[in-house]
Amino acid sequence: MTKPVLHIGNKRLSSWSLRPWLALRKAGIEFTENLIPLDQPDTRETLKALSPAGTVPVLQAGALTLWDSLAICEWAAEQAPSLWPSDPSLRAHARAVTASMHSGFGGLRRDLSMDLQRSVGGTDVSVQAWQDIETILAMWAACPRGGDGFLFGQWSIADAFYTPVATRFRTYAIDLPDAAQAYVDLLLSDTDYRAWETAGLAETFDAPFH
Ligand SMILES: N[C@@H](CCC(=O)N[C@@H](CS)C(=O)NCC(=O)O)C(=O)O
Repeated sequence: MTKPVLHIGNKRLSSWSLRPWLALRKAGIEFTENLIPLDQPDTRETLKALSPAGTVPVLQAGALTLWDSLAICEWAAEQAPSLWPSDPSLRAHARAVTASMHSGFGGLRRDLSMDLQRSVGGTDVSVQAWQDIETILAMWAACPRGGDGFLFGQWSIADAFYTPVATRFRTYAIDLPDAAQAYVDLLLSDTDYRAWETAGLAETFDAPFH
């Protein structure tokens, strides 16, 4: 059978692409990766040819085309249920934490965008971004942790969604409580994340709008 193809944006910049890429790796699903450089003259045309959304990530698996990072993670979890906690209440909690990232935190996204090649100490953080950071820290603190130290013990899709946040906290030198910093360090030392980061640091694409 042909392997699914995951179309992604620049590893340096595309926080949305990082999430399903991690989930597919953690699920042990073999896939082919196709990187579409963002902000190029033909980017929009290329993305629109792939899906109606015109965004990355996009997963193509046989006749199926999925253009949303959470939908792709859910597709992976159908095959690898361990991507979510096994306990129904914890699974519901993990979905709430994940959905909060998927649909919210606009201040953080806008003002502290992911850029693996930047290191910006002492940034003036906007009020909206600070409010998002406080909310994220409160959500993390309310997760059970334990086990391997991930939000729900074992690595889950919730951790995929907060790995790009961890990179932002490092890039913008956000001062964090010890437990939150330990979680950030855990996410950023993950072997799969490190493979993504190594590639992102080596990229030389010009992406003026990101
Ligand atoms: N809801 C989508 C959002 C994806 C998204 O906004 N992707 C950005 C890049 S990280 C994009 O493709 N933008 C189009 C462009 O830059 O041309 C998802 O979860 O996958």
